[in-house]
Amino acid sequence: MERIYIGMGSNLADPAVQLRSAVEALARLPQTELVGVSGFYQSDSLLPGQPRYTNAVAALDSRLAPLELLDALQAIENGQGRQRLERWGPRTLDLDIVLFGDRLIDEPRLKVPHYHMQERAFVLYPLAELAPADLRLADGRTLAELLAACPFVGLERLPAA
Ligand code: ROI
Repeated sequence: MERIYIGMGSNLADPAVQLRSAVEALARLPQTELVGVSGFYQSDSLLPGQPRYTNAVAALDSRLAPLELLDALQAIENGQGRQRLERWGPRTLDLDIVLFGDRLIDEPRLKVPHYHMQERAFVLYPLAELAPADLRLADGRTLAELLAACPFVGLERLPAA
């Protein structure tokens, strides 16, 4: 069993509904237990001209291998109507493996820890609701250190629905 953190994001077709439905799909994954879900956070897109995003993080315990989990996540994205029209385009659902135990994964389809998570408030703050502050990334930095370097700016935590 490994503890896995999944970053979730949506900026189309009622994002909060998309995230709740993704959580239900994660809870149904084989050989996997849904351990927790953070609150939902809204923020502007990092790319101009897109609708605002809603983001959250889910914690899983799973026996799936990383690429098996990636396939399952992509099936959930596609099942919720994700269309891959442009690389950084708006999306109904984005599911990213942020951390997979303490593994470093560098494969063409999958890089873990997720690139850029260190500087993205919409990943770090929801992650901090679920993970211990002394959680250490492969580069030796703790979650607490990353949070200290990443101000809570432009994030809005939504009231629980
Ligand atoms: N911006 C926010 N706020 N949240 C995201 O999940 C997100 N994802 C992306 C880009 C377009 C980079 N911007 C984002 O892929």
